[in-house]
Amino acid sequence: MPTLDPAALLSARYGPGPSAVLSVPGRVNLIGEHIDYHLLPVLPIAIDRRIQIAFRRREDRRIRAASDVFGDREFDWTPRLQASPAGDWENYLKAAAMAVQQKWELRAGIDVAVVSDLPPAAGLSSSSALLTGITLALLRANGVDANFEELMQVLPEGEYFVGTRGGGMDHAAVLACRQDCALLIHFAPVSATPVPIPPDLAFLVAHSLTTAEKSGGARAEYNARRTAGSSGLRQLGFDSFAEALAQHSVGDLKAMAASRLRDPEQRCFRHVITESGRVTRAVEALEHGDGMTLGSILNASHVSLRDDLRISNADLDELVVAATASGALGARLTGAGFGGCAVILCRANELEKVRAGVVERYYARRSGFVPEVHLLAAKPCAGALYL
Ligand code: NG1
Repeated sequence: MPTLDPAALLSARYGPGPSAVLSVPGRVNLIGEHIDYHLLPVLPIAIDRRIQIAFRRREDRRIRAASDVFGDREFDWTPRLQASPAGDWENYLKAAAMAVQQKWELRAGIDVAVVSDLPPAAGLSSSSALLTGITLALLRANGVDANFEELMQVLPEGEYFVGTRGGGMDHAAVLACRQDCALLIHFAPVSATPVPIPPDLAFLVAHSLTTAEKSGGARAEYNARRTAGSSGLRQLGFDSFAEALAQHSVGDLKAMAASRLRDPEQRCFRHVITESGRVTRAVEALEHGDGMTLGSILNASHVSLRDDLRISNADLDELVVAATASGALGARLTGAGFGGCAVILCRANELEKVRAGVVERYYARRSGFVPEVHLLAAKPCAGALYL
């Protein structure tokens, strides 16, 4: 999909002059869904769709931002910024400004132009890519070369400004993924380990054509899953999921939950502990080049997200069925859920067959399908720090 040149947009809006450009990819989570905010490891890939940002330092504290799609915004970078109306992209600019302020004392604002070929509200992390990109632009314009650990201290919390109580997976992935690898991310303490993807495996990201607008309606549902998991954990007397899993087998924890928790705590707790085990087994499957096992782990994750966490919908379920019926090794909803995308695993030499099957079984019955937006080959690519 052709996109504008961000430097050209910057000059067109704010006049000619030197600029720097940075690029932040989207991400697809392979496995480890709704567990990052419980500080359990997850395994995403960065994908070859990105937000590109051209920026230039200003001598005052104004932040001016132009977007080819969302319109232009500007405000003064004051210590306490008021949120804009929910859903306005200015909140991501303000979230970045607030995030930076938590750790660094910077003086200079920026002019910035943003272009993107990353579909929004699709579970591909366009919002975190935007937050991360603006944060990097503010830092770099002020001469700060922050490392991964420093950025991870401020970015996930920065996102709270936009109203989501999310975890750090998206920021870690869009920063630190490596070419042709998934990224095993730990949160306590934060670390990122590349896990090579065997060359005979490939991924598709398929949009269900139902939208997960996380800064809008699905937010309360998302936050409720987090609260139910944490509350189940507390009722069983643990301080963290890592502690629970270190002391007991998944089977024992399931039995404890069955006898001592009610729903939704019981279901959400069960999803978290079983999903954590699936992340470990998925890493082993990748290390052994075992696509069949990885596929069955993805399928099991979808069942857990559908039945225990209850964040799927009828379209995502049908999409997953269409993928497996088309020869995929496995498939699951990916991201926050309540719409958005599924990630589909297949043999690299069967990618086109699976793609055609999904079009026939799923998209042919629906309107609004745009192949280059809704059905992407997700080639694992490098994050913003390694591009
Ligand atoms: P997406 O799919 O980008 O909305 C959200 C959270 C992640 C994680 C997933 C579910 C944010 C920024 N992202 O991702 O941290 O919790 O849901 O696994 O809150």
